[in-house]
Amino acid sequence: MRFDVVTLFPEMFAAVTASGITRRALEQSLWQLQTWNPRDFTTDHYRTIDDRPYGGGPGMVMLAEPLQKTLQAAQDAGAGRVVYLSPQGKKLDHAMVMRLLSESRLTLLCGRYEGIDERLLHRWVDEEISLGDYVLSGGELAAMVLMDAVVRQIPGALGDAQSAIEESFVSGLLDAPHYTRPELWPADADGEMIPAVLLSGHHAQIRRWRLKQSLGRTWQRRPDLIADRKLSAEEQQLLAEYQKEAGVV
Ligand code: 9D3
Repeated sequence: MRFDVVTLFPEMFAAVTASGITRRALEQSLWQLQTWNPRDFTTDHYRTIDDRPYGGGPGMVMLAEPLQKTLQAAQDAGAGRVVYLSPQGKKLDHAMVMRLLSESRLTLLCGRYEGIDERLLHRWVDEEISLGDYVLSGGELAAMVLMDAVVRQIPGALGDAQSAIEESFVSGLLDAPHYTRPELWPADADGEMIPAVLLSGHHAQIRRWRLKQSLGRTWQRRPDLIADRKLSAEEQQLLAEYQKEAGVV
C-alpha cells in the first residue's frame, strides 16, 4: 500500500510514521508514504496558497493552481485515485476501510482554511470522505485516521498476538470488558473484584460471559448495531440473560 498525501503540514505525519503498529509496518515495507507540499509548487515570492472567497464571507480558500501542480506532480510519479478528506464526504466505516485497502495506491488531499476552490475538486477528486459530524481544523488528522485504519488491515501489519485478538473479535459488536492484575483493585475495603468467571479456567464459560457482555453493552450503548445484525439463537439467549440480570427488561 502506498499513500501520497497532499498537505501544508507534512510534519504532522510523524504521528503515523514514528510510533506504534504503523511505524513497524512501515519498517517492514508493508506500506509507503510520500508527502507533497503545495507551498513547494507556488511561484510567487510569498508562496501564496490561499485567497479570499468570491462572494465574501469569513476565512480563506485554498487556490486551485498550486494544488493542481502538486497533484500533477504526484500523478506523474504514479499516484493513485484521489480521496479528499472533507466534512462534506461520506462517513468512514469498516467497509470503506476494506475497499480502500484493495487499492494499491491512494492520493489523500488535505484541506485547510474554509476549503478548496470547487473547480479543483471537480477535476481531481474521485471520492470525498469525512470522519463524522464535528469540526476539525483540517484534513490531516482525518487522513492519518484513514491510514491507520487501512494499514492495520494489511496482512502482517499486526503482531501474532494482536492478530489473534482481531480474529476472535465478535464482528459488529462492542468489546467485552478487559481486566488485568491485581484481582482486587483498589486494595482496600471498597475495592472491586474482577468477575469470578475469569478466574475459573473454564474456557467455554469465559467465552459465553464475554459474548454476553459484548451483546449487552452493544444493546445498551449502540442499539443501531444490534438492529443491523442478525443474532443467533445463542446470542438471543445471552442477550435476554443480560437484560434480565441488568433488570432493564
Ligand atoms: C468552521 C468552519 N466551517 C464553516 C461552516 C466549515 C469547515 C471548513 C473546514 C469545517 C471544517 C473544516 C476542516 N475539516 C476538515 O478538513 C475535515 C473534517 C472535519 O472537519 N470533520 C470531519 N471529518 C473531516 S475530514 C476533513
